[in-house]
Amino acid sequence: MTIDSLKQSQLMSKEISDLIISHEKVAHVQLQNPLDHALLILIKSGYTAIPVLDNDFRVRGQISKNEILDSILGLERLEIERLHDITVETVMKNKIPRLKTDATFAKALTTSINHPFICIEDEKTSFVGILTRSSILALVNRYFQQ
Ligand code: 2BA
Repeated sequence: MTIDSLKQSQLMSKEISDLIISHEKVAHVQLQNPLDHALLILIKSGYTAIPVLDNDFRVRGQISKNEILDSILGLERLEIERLHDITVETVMKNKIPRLKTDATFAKALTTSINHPFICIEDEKTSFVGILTRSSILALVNRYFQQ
């Protein structure tokens, strides 16, 4: 095995734990929040999409500005007055990527191709934080610059 291929296999088998953005720093909403609250959090945080958690701090999905606006799109206008009557749960995306804290970097890299962020759970499926595409790319970049 060459030094390059050894370094590559070390990178790919590395655990992702060092790259996780901890849950305290992650903007999120809860299932029963109304859409006006979710939109406020999305606009204030500046993110396009954020995780949705339940009361037990488990990840149940993610919600984006686009899903919110699409849900209040009437025939001729955005029906803003409906924002308070619809809950996050009814419009969020349920099928989202998730990984455990001990997942390998290789798995995270593959998952990040189609997803800007990945939710990370512990062994009891509680929410730990997120892994962003930018932190994954930053590590790949460091590897190629070395
Ligand atoms: P987006 O919101 O679409 O953001 C795309 C990229 O734009 C981010 O990539 C980041 O580089 C930059 N960006 C956007 N808003 C920012 C802000 N308020 N402060 C700093 N940089 C910002 P990534 O960092 O790779 O994040 C990928 C996706 O992960 C984001 O997509 C967002 O959906 C989610 N995300 C990242 N950090 C988050 C956090 N602290 N809380 C909730 N969601 C987060």
